[in-house]
Parts: sequence; structure tokens; C-alpha cells
Amino acid sequence: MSWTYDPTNVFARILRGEIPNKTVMETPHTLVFHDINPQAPVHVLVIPKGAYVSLDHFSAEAPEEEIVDFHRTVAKVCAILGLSGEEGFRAIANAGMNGHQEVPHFHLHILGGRPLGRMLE
Ligand code: D5M
Repeated sequence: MSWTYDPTNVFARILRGEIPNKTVMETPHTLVFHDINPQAPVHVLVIPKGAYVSLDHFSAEAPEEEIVDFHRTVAKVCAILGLSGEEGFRAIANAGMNGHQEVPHFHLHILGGRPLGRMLE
């Protein structure tokens, strides 16, 4: 499988500092910022700094250090944003056309702060 990364996508531009963002947390390999169009009281995006198109691209090709950093950052940001308790949260990674992915740089949506409803029947 090969993935073609478009370096003009909006998250690549955020990572290059060309577009502002509301950063929640940053590590050497990962950035977390508020979604510009929040769908819940808490809606952040977790992105790797590396050039990965989608979850499967990241999972297949990122070095283990980047994958571990990404997931540890998810845990830390959930704690920081008060999502780690019983109320919980939802994490979504859209991919490709069927997943209706709009920005072709892998990102994990983390939503919380309200009941999010049943997603799968
Ligand atoms: O979702 C892409 C998400 O990215 C969508 O929820 C809006 C968000 N977005 C787009 N541009 C920006 C900027 N500039 N800052 C913050 N958030 C942004 P997808 O999963 O690709 O459909």
C-alpha cells in the first residue's frame, strides 16, 4: 500500500506555522488543537507532526516512537480536558471518501462534554 501526502493541506500549513491554531498541547511528535467547527463542548484534534494521510498510513509507517507519543498525548489531553472520568468521550478518525475525510492529514477527533448519542446500530 502506498499513500500520497499533499503538503498543501490545511494541517500541514498549521504545522508549518502558516495558519494560526488554538493549541491545547504539543510534544516533539504530536500537536493537539481546538477544532475550528466544534461539534461538542470539547472538540479537539490530535495530529502527528509527520506526513501521514490517514490512520492506516500512520499505523503502518510511523516509527514506534511517534505512535507511542501520539497515544500518550491522547491520554494526557483527555486528562487535561476532564474527559477521563465516567462521562467519557468519543474518538473518531475519518479516512478517505467513504469516511468523509476532509483534511488529508491524519487526525483524531476527540469530542466530549455532552452525551454524544448512539453511533452504530
Ligand atoms: O475533519 C476535518 C476537521 O478539521 C473539521 O472538523 C474541521 C477542522 N478544521 C479544518 N480547518 C481547520 C483549522 N484551520 N483549524 C482547526 N480545525 C480545522 P475530517 O475528519 O477531515 O472530516
